[in-house]
Amino acid sequence: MTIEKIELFLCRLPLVHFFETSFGRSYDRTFVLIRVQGDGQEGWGESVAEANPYYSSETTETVWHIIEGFIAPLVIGKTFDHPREVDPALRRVRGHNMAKAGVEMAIWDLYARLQGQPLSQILGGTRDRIASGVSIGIQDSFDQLMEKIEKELAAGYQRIKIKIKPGWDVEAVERVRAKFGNIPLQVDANAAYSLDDSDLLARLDPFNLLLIEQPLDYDDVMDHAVLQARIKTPVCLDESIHTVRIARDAIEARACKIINIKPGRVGGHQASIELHDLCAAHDIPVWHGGMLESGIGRAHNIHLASLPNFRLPGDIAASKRYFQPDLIDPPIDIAADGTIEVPRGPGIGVNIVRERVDKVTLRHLSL
Ligand code: OSB
Ligand code: MG
Repeated sequence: MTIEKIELFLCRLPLVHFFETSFGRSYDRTFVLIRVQGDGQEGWGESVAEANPYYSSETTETVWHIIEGFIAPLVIGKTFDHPREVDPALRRVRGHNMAKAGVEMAIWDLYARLQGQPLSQILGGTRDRIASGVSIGIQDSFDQLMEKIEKELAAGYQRIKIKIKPGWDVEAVERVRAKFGNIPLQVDANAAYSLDDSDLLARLDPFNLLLIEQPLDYDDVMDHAVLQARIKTPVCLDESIHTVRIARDAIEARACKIINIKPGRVGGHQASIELHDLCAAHDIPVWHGGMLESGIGRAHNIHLASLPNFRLPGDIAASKRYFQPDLIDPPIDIAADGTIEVPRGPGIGVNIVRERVDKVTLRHLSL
């Protein structure tokens, strides 16, 4: 296929409920959508960079700048036999994985549509439904947290993840266990702690958590290895795993027992497949993270999460937890058993409502 055109859409959608992590509270989600065109077909991607550089160093504005100035010229007018060739073609650009992923994933969608096959099949997926969990942000009170958990369990979600930060950690977990018993539960610190907090984090050991996600700094692997030796809860890395190579080092160093895959963080579907395969070879389970994506990014995630080593429920939930309405129709929904069907149509297999995209677009660029 030959890539003829790339379009960028800077979009903003209000969140149904604010989302608070250890780095702050957001009320809306700003993101860049990418539309590619080639061989008479289109493909869509979503870059997961946020308006601010708090989760990662990338922002919607750096994504725009890097795609417009550096990625688009490496792609437009180029012919690819298979979308796996896109990632190596972008190698000259160091970092900026979220910018790369937005374009790369759009090209995977384009290719799958041209083949008339669901993206999951092209990626090597092996299941037709994925297990769904929820990520619940820090709330104003423990009562509010309990209410949210109760609601999500009633909706059927297979696992609960709560965000933690200093002052909202051991007591929160203790209260959840006291009220809900031994539900599948994990915590995400978004790098809010240091090795000096080892004793505090060890106090989570008795609560039988599935994992603790990214307790220490985003660029840190070695301290996680030290921490993992001190605590029983399995450490899962999110922010730290920018590349397949860092994952290899982290596994070697025993810095984690589980890895969270977000294609935006590692540069797209090809890097995600390589990371998935590396983990499978080392018997490290993976699960699919989320970045408060619209239905377009979420659809990509569902297809990727259909690969076999995604062994734990992902942060891939129904559209209505985030956006009402979503940019796709019908929205993504979960079944009573807490699973989501992998779309069966060509490409990402969801219906993008163009009028809604246009309505929430703050800026548009055609390249
Ligand atoms: O650390 O997993 C994270 C959202 C934005 C940035 C980082 C993270 C998250 C989530 C939400 O936890 C996951 C989701 O439901 O999309
Ligand atoms: Mg995380």
